[in-house]
Amino acid sequence: VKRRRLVFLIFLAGWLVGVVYYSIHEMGGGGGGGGGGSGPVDDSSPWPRLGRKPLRKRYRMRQGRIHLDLDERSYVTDKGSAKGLAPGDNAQSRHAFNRTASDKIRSDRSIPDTRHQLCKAALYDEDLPATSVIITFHNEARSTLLRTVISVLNRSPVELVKEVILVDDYSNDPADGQLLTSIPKVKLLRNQRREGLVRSRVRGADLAKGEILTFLDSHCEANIDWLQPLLQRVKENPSAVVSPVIDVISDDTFQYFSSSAELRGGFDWSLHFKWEPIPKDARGKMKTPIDAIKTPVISGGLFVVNKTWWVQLGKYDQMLDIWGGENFEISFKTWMCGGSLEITPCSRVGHVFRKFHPYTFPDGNAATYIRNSRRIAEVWMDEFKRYYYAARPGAKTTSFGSIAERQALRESLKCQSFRWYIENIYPELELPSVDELASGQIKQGELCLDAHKKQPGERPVVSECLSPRDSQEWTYNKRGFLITYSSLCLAVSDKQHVIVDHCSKEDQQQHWHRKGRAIIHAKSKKCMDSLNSATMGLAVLDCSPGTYTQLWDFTLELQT
Ligand code: LR7
Ligand code: MN
Repeated sequence: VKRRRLVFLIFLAGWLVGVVYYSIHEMGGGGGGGGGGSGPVDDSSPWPRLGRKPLRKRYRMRQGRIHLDLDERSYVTDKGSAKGLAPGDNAQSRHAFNRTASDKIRSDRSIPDTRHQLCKAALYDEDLPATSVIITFHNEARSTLLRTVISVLNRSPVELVKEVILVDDYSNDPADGQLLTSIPKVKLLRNQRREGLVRSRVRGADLAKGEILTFLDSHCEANIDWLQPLLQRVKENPSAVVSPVIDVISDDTFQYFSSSAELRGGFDWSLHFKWEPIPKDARGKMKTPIDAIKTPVISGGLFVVNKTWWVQLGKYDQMLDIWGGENFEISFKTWMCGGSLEITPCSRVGHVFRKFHPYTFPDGNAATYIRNSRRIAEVWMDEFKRYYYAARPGAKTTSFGSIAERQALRESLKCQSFRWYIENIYPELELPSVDELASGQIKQGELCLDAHKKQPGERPVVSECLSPRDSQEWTYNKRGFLITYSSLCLAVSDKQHVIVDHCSKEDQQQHWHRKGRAIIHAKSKKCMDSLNSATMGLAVLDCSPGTYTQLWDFTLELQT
């Protein structure tokens, strides 16, 4: 009996050791093979805590390597109709990168770990939320698309990637995406017509099961431990929209280069995105070189957002076509409606930066971008849209469809004004030195000066103020001209009526100055007056300071 008990005890002890060993490794991340540390990380780690409160239990997660049930070579080099390069076909023009070079590189190649040293010891919560990764593509080269997917699966802790949703935006060859569905976790949606990246991403996001959405372009390579820092931030702050540092994959050699982590996103008034140095002030406030970087805008392709917040923010404006503008929409509304935009320096993802668009724009490249960006300006930029129009005069006459639904969204979210955004989030953005002194509506009480016929000779009226309404938009410039939205100038007719006419520098009847709230016709020295506006429109009458019918206010004074 004694012996039996001893055997039983030895057995029990062995079992206990096994269970403890197993559970430590399970928590460490699971997934077969692959390197990376595992097991609980002890809190006496020699690394600084990096200004964060230590959390109860933290584990380093292990990367999960995937087994590819796909013959990579034949997928990439398939010589069928649309995939392999036909003789004489120019890889550079088809993809705007050197596809021959890309095709030679394996999907699981190793790339340099470009993170700051401190990132290698950074710790993340063990219970980070899982994400759905959404990748839309239109005629992407198979080798780059595959590398995007494989790098994501290989370099993420297995339990953190719920699924990879590919949205094929009507590529010529449906097999480009179809063949990838043999990879674990990969799901595919295919559009029945070309939608553009905005509606494609929305489709993908609608299907996503993960609590968190992660968007990537179709020619990326996720770097080591790219995902945890992003998820950590959105877990801590569910209204943050977070981007990685975007490393550069050469469009020629496909070499992987580190990008500076000292940059954030900015733009100019034509709504052209640009990278710019983090201002000194903001730098100074960072406690460590790997603190999250606040950014006024994100470049748009690579970001993580809590799905609930994404839905609350109205996803994307789905009337944005093909390419462009959606990054400003998500950026402006995130900040203005109570969230924040960040770049996490410890997350690195490579992207092939291209010099031109390799795909078609059914309505033309410039026209599409202008239409998209005009929608953003009209919905989000308030009186500052002036500057956008000054920088892109062509936009004034581009039709942009209804924005009522987006305006209602902004209304319902009780968002801040664009002025608030400029003053608090992007004070570095300089207001252009245009020769405009005032702009917007010209108001008299509740009424607005309106030239709705947009024709020379028309007599403007005062009518109910409506925004946005082109015919109520005016600018007053340093040369004394009062100009309509359709570029006609306010003038005075022989009969002293106020009219609009083709602008002419020589025409003395078109010069005005302002004194207090009066608008004075320079030649006659009389004041614009609405006294008889109901019957005969506006006229110039003798100035009588303080008379209500001679008081006019611009909604935006530009030189104060
Ligand atoms: O009709 C289309 N349908 C698509 O599905 C056109 C494009 N796409 C896909 C395309 O395959 C790619 O995966 O959409 C993605 C983006 O298109 P790109 O790679 O041609 O765009 P980009 O890298 O030149 O442009 C940047 O700005 C865009 C504005 O609409 C998007 O936000 C891109 O995602 C964005 N890319 C990045 O932010 C990566 C960093 C580049 C910078 C700066
Ligand atoms: Mn891209």
